[in-house]
Amino acid sequence: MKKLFSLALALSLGAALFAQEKKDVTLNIVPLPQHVQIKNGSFNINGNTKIVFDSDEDKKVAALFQDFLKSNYNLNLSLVKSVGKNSIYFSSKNANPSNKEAYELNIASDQITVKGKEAGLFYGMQSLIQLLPVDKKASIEIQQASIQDEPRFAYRGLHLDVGRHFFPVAFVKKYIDILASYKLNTFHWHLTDDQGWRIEIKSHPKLTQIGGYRNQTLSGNYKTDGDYDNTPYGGFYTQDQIKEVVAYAKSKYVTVIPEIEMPGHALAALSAYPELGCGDKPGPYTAAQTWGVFDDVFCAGKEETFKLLEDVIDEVIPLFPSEYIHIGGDECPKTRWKTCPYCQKRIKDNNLKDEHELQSYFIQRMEKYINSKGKRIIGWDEILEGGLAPNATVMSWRGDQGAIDAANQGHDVIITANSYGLYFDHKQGADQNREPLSIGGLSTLRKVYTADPMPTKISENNKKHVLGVQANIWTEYIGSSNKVEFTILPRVLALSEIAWTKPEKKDWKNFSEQRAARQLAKIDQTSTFYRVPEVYGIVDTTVYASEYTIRDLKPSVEGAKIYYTLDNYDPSELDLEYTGPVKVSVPNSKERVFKAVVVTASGKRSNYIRVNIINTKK
Ligand code: TNX
Repeated sequence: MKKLFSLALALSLGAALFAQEKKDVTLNIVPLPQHVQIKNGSFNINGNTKIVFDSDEDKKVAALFQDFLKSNYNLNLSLVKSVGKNSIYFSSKNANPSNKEAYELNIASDQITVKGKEAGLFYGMQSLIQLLPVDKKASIEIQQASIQDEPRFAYRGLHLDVGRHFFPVAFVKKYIDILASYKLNTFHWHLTDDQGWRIEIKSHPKLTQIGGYRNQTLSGNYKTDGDYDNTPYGGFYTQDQIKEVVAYAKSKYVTVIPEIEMPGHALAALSAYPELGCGDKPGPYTAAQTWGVFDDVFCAGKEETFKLLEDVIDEVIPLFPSEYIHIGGDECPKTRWKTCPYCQKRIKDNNLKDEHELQSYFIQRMEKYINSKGKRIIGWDEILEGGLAPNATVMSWRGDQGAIDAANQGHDVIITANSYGLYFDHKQGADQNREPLSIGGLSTLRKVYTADPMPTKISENNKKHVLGVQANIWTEYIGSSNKVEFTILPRVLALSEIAWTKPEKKDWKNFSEQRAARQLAKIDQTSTFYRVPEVYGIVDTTVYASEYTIRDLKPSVEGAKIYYTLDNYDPSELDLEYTGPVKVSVPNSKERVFKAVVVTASGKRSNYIRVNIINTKK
């Protein structure tokens, strides 16, 4: 009897556990919140639900939610000030006073409350948006739950290079929307490079009139193709457009950090003002038409160089409320400086050891100027060479060493290196034949997700100097906004999670197969492009067997279908649908290739994954 009783108990416990497991334990929010308690029941949003707010600031966020429901679910809810039943209440009252990005989201049977200050309230709303159903025609049932959330890192950034290719204001705003929807808070706008100067500077109009354009552009791959398109290319943002973007970003709680490159990556500027190159007869220069690193850089000996750059900074500062101005500092060859009488005189007059110290002089002098205007600088990790500017923040891109050195010297650091998969211009899959043209390298969704951007060699008490993490989108090989979207999605989802969520909470399977898959199903319904991740459950591999069963495949996008071939042709929706285990039988001394793809509701296809099955029996 006792035995029977304990068996029954075990069974019911098992059932309870099973039921719990079946529940949507993570609520499909990306990035994963720090604390989630799931409750029984749900809240139903219907035509009578009211959206409630307290302060005017709260109203802005409440109105964004109202707009979202209207444009996505065709539901027009009213915005009111008095709390009651059947309401969604946005409030900064009693919000976490210590962290403006923290929020609480409580979903009860008769009310949803979103509590947070400014960005925090906005992030609570973003989480709520993510909980809305994929099916836009279904009734809106939201699982009861309570969430307390705040970010791991204060700096969560995404960069965009508009120098190599130019992207219009409307797209830049869309880009900011994508960032903000995953709780990223910084847009690093790389505004100048060898191939184009993209920000209007009224005191030096030639920077954009001449430097904003190049005569032609390399087509194809820099290393293997090397032909040119014979077509002028260019564009720039007026200061009014810059203001418009900065104001838009502010409304989404995103800070815009402008980057003005110096002393290298300056060919476009030199094409406009050749007198700022090295030597007595500098130039002529043209904005670069191909990619890479160029020897012609700003002359560090001539006072006119600093005069122009200070004038530029004077116009840049009022446009950007950001605490930081990024001044580049990367990839500056010293070739010209070595033979330039002005640079050599500067070295001598200032008792500098060599051209590396001259680079340091350059950056430190600009830092001093920028500090005097109440702003701080960020530079790429080359600014460590020859002595770091005293108040500079380092953006570490060449592995960990820069980050370790800077943090251990007490400087703030932002991690962007591709050792963490943060070069989003790199390929998303290992096989170049299945990927669009890119710069090369590898940064898969999984690589981004599994990295922890906290270099272990930074001493414990200096870890606080790691402000956060950023992915860079260099656009040498990205000439269209569709391709930018493909480049950042879905990797931005992984970036957001490493930037926001505590590393011990990360779970690749839950992220990839459930939460990201849900968010991608939503993106699939929009006009935004994204890369469909490959099918989950198999990887490219070879097995030796006469019979092999492919099982447990999962689509990478919720609701998408999996199709396969067994004849080594590339599979598509015209082939067999995978609905359960597929037994592959291989005759003696033969090989069969199983290839599977994911095809989404909108018709987007993933790359295939293949399993070669070889029967070696004679
Ligand atoms: C290095 S990252 C660069 C860029 C290139 C990029 C290509 C950095 C500071 N400089 O100029 O676009 O590699 O991946």
